[in-house]
Amino acid sequence: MSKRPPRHSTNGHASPGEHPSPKPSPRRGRGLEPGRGPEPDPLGHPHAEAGSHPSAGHVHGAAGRYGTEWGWDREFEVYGDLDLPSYVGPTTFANLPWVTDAAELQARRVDVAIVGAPFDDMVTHRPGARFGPRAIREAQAQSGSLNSLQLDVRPFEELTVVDAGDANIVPAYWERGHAMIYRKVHEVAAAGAIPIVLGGDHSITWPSASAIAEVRRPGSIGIVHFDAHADTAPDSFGQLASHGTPMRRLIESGAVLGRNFVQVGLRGYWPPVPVLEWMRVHGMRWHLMTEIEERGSEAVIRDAIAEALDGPDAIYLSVDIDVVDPGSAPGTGTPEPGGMLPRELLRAVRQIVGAVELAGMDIVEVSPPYDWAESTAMIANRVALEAISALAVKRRAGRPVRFERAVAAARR
Ligand SMILES: [Mn+2]
Repeated sequence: MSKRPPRHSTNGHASPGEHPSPKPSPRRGRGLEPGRGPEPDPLGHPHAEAGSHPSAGHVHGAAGRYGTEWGWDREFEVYGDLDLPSYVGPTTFANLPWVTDAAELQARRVDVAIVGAPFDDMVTHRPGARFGPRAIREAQAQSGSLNSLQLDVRPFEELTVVDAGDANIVPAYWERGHAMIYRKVHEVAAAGAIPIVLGGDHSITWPSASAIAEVRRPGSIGIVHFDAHADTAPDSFGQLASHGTPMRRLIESGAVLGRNFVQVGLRGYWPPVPVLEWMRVHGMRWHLMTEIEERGSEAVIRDAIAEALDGPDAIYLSVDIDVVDPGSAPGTGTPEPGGMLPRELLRAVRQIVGAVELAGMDIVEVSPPYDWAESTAMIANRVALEAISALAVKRRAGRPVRFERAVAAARR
């Protein structure tokens, strides 16, 4: 494979002896927004362009004895964090800058922020989804300026996207875990950015979507929920906050109206009749996997969008990776044969995000210990990338992406 030419690092002549810092530079990603020039370089490099590490460019190594003897002091290209291969350096989503501070998210006018929710205390079957966020971040071979062939757009050129880090999770303390996820998502959304939350088990949708509903207005968002399971149980073995119950909690609290809660891909042998009855009574709508088989995914998704937006003006997207057939996505907690193809799901995500105002999103139930060859984590990674690319197309067309009203409300 030939060397990819560096995109941003050609002008940043670094001082001799200067090395990349071990942490992602907060400078990365700046100036990727159109119409915004590079910011002044605190280190005084004449043309250290935005998007590159201050030390990116050509450097001469230290000229020690062996350096001279073997040519190790020659001039070599040095790459910025964003342009390095994805397996080099700290693990952030797509090598993007790691920006955990809410004030900084706001100052940078971040469009999309990845949020990790490494939490799986509430699973009822296979555990392991706590390792999901890290696996999803890692499951990507390309880095630097990505080019979506599907949508003909370079997402990171159009949008400011960062990795906002993980919620402050510790094990075996579920009340605290949900509280930390709620606060983190709230913080990101209140800064006007669209959170893409990487789970974690599906219980995290309760605090996550609650936070989004609150930043906008309870009852003002619809939810499109991809899953093999309805996740509307009253409780699981007595636990109200289980990963089998979040959708019921969201409807009970009024965060989302039942009639705007739309499920896609349900199949198998759950839920039982009384739970389906509760769903019906609350106006929920769902599209079984068999309907996708009969009508095709695109037609079903078109209906799901209309149902979720029957009143609301924005959509929260919740993607349980087990909506995909376990043949393609084995690394999950509660696999159910007979699911969607990865290409159907990715197309559906492009279709939805391209058509609606996206309020927030989560991708959950990736359990890396059960994964094979990273296939499940890769699908989850691409679900996020497809959503980001669809948002980039909107930005390019001059349509709104950020939720500016959140920022305005916070100022009042
Ligand atoms: Mn689920």
